[in-house]
Amino acid sequence: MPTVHLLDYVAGNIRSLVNAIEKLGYQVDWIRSPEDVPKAEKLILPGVGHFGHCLSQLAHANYLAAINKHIEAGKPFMGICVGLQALFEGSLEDPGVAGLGIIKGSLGRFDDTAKSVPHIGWNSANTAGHPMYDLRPDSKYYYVHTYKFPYLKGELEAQGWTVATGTYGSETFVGAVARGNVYATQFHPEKSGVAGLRTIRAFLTGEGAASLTRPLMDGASSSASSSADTAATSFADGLTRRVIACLDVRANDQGDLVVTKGDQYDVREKSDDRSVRNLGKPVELARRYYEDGADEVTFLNITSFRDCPVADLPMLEVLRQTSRTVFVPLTIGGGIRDTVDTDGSKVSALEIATMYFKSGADKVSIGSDAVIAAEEYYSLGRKLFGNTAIEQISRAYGNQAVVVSVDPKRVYVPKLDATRHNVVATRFPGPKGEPYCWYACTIKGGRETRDMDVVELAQAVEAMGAGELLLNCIDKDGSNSGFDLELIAQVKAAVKIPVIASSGAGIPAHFEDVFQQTTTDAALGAGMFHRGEYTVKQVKDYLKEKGLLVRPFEG
Ligand code: 1PR
Repeated sequence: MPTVHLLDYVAGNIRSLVNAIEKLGYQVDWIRSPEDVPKAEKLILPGVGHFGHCLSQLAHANYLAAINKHIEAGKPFMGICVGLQALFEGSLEDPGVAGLGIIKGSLGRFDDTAKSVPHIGWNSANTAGHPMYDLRPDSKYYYVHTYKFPYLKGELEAQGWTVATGTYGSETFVGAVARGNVYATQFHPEKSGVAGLRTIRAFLTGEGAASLTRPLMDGASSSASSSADTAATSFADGLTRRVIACLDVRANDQGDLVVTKGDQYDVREKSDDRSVRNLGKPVELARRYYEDGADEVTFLNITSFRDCPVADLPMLEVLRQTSRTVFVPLTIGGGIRDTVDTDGSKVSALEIATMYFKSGADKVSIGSDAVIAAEEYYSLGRKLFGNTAIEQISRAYGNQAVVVSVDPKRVYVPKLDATRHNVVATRFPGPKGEPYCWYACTIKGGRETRDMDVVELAQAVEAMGAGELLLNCIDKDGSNSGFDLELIAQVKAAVKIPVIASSGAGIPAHFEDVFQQTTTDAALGAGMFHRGEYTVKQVKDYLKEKGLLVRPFEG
């Protein structure tokens, strides 16, 4: 089997990249010291998290000179995400840290005045017709980043680079660059489904590098062939509406791991035996949703597995197996908190998250522990000490790797000033006709309600470094009556980080409603997919029909 070398210096989900490479028929060998770099023919530099963290790790371990030598020798090199950013001279993220300086220029931050940051989701890599590592104009690629190199027509082309761009809001940024033996993507090809596997293949076979010298692809504008005009011609916002499939997983009474689904978090059948609803097997369902075009898959482990050593948690194996066949982002939630293992030893939330990342997760989702941390944050006068699970995990793996899952439920009030909490005037009054409500946060799967509203929680966890919110709603869960648009609008107005709307989806039109009537960044469905009422593809086809931008289906 042909071999590709991966540089093993970085935290994060490297397993998916290995899985993608192996799926393409190549074998991965690891570079674990700078002395090993010369033995690599093809070298991949993956990267997640902070620019400064990655670059200083590379510098301390003396990798930078070895990487430069590899590139100067004309051997194939691919950088991914921070691996692309590393090619530049520096980044606003960590101004004191130098990059490789192979590309002139420094990265800036996305403007968050009118859009969510980080930029998370599926966007274009538009080459304006220039052949480039099999990137295709209609395909979408999975990005997750806060810093970017702004695209200025002709700037990188003048340095000899071929450029692919994405546009987020009104900002057009560099999505990929290629020159000679070097290829780098801001997006994660290993998480970009069929389109991502295609571009990795083009790197591995050498076809991609060869393609750079070919003439413009059919249909590309001829003006794009002039040297100062070699990049994107379309600068319209290319970020698609993300549709996520969610699997609540737990052990049933027979001890089998099943996908289940509750109504207002009650996952037991209404029949006399009250058995746990069994809607299928986690790995199989995840694969089906991926093949149906789900943009992400989320697993929520809703059993505590108290008698199981942490290292044997069944969800670790579910992730290992899923990440072999599912090449879109995987999130895992449930039980991400400091824990005492069965042998009495302490295991930190960060250690548990690390196990999940090593098993193929891209993000971890924190529920109950986030509420407790937020309560402490306010009781200590909004001060942070770096010791919460959110802070520790986002410091090690980047904000984008930390989702906070919120389980709120409505509390109705008769007047605006009847509570200290953030209220909304609701179109759906309470049982006594109350015209206002606030959303109380709960913990332990909705079993315990806390004196904290959803706005307070969202703002506290954003300050701690959470990268995204998974916004459930207990009142709506399993109801098939549509998302709670009032809740989503309230939270969206309170934070800059992306929000995933969840709970209540029953028909494709509910997805249209939430995307048209709120500024949500993504929407998640569970029961409607598990019960086979609609497929993810049907939802996305419907959204497309309604004029909303979705990632095209690529079988
Ligand atoms: O507190 O960090 O251990 O995390 C526990 C996680 O498990 C939280 O994310 C919490 O939301 C979840 N959870 C706990 N108990 C339940 C339960 O159902 N009994 N599931 C549960 C929550 C909600 C959804 C669901 C949507 C969409 N599930 O994510 O998938 O409501 O459903 P629908 O489209 O069918 O309406 P911690």
